[in-house]
Amino acid sequence: MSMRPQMPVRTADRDETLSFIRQMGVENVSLMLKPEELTYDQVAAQQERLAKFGLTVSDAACNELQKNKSIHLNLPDRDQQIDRFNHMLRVLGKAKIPFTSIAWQPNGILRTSHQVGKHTRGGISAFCDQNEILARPDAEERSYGETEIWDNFQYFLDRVIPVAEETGVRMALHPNDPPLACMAGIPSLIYNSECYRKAFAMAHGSRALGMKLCVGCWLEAGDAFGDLMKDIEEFCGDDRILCVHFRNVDSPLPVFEETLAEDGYGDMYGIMKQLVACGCDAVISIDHGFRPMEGFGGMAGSFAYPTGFMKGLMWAAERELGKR
Ligand SMILES: [Mn+2]
Repeated sequence: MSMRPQMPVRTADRDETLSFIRQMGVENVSLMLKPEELTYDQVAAQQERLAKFGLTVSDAACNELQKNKSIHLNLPDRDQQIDRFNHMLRVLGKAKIPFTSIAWQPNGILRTSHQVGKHTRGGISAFCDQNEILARPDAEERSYGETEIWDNFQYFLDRVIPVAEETGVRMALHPNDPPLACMAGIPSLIYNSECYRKAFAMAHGSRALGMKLCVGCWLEAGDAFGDLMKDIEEFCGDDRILCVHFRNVDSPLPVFEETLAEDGYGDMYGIMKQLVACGCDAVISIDHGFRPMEGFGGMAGSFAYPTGFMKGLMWAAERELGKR
């Protein structure tokens, strides 16, 4: 099976957006749910609506549970939040949605500016300056220790893996973005491929824990993240890659600008060929696009060109490797 191009959708997306996505030849969508939408009836209704447009929900997530400060930092309501997470797994399991997303970054993706860049031709892209991020004060009332963060992750795994196993819903863990070891007083969980190996070992052999292989994050950290080609082979062989984020940047840290695939320093065709050669069957998406222009096309509009370019590279790689 080949990789499946995917785009994100929200329940509020209009019919025209869904038709537009399908017309791009994309069949898989990642359903972004609000907390109040986490019921089986609402999820099933969304699946039914999307199916009318020829779209399949490949995965679904709720941002509030995907990046949950109480779980990550062991705040007083952590157990209630884990219960909510498990409830989500049960809802998605009943709807036969194969995976959800997690990212151990309580304060989300950190960037230092959004502006026109060297490679954006007037578009607004995201920029990151490591020195500016590392100079930020603690985001919380105190700083945290690395062991604490990993202990919190283990606590979470111990309580959700049995439910994930029972419901058949896997979890795709995204790296911390940018992949720096500690930001604003909070150590990162995943900032290189060794962290992934540690995380998988903590799942005690369960396949419930998988990864979002964010090419963008690997490229942001350069060699400090790991050997991307070898990591693709290893994690693909270990059946861990549930989703690939196909994104490029103009250079590794300390400063980078998010670019179109063809404009960055990463060899995106080489990376695509490696994914195809290793038999990766994950969903694949561009992950970030330029900021949508006011009143023009929305997120699907800004994702359309890079998604098409990605599909073109996939088509060519499959042809070249005799898989198409
Ligand atoms: Mn990503």
